[in-house]
Amino acid sequence: MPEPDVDREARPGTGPGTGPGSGPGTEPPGPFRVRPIATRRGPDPKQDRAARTRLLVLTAAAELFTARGFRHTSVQEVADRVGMTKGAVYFHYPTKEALAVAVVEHHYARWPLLLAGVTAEGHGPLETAERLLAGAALAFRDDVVVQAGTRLQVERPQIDAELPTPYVDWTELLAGLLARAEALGELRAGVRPRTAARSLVAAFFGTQHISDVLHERAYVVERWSETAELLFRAIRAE
Ligand code: LUB
Repeated sequence: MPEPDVDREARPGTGPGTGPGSGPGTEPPGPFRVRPIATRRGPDPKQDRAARTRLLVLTAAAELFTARGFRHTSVQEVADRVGMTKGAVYFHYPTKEALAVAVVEHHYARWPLLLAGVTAEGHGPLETAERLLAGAALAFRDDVVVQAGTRLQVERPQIDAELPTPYVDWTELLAGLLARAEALGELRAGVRPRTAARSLVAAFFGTQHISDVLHERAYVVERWSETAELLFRAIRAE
């Protein structure tokens, strides 16, 4: 029996039956709809240079936000790190808040790429969910933009800017996959897709946070695989 309760944050047009795992070749519409990241737009060297400079500044900001947090990072330090003037940084990002928003949006823009890669492997919905989170754990260990976006989302109260709502997109994505798994009989009886999705997101967030505090996420991949093994054994049908 499909699961009734819906997250209050749930977004229209996402959730069960619309995400990946709903049969080969269907474009995963779903979550992580962030503003498109400005990338190359045709052979315009000036545009390309600007896009490269923005990425350079954003990566430097991500390194400082990850190490020191939003409040203890200044735009001057970002400028010094990339060898630019503060004015040149402000040309691309008018405020430190705009830099933080851009970093968080780049954090979320990582996931559709991961999703497309794992979906292309053509696994079943439960296997897709497991591999997505394993891929995310690697990104949390190795990708400074993912790390910075996570810290900034925790520091939301200190950032006077509109940041994407955290956690809800991963919950939507996993709930869609687990609903497909339920329809295919891959879920243990009594496991509710949305409840299991919330539990996976909470467990992943907690695992990466503890690993960050204790070891700067050096062992987050190993820690997550332990937790995942336990959780997916509880979720998967015998
Ligand atoms: C994920 C973080 C850190 C959820 O979705 C998010 O917003 C997340 C940043 O806020 O963990 C776990 C998959």
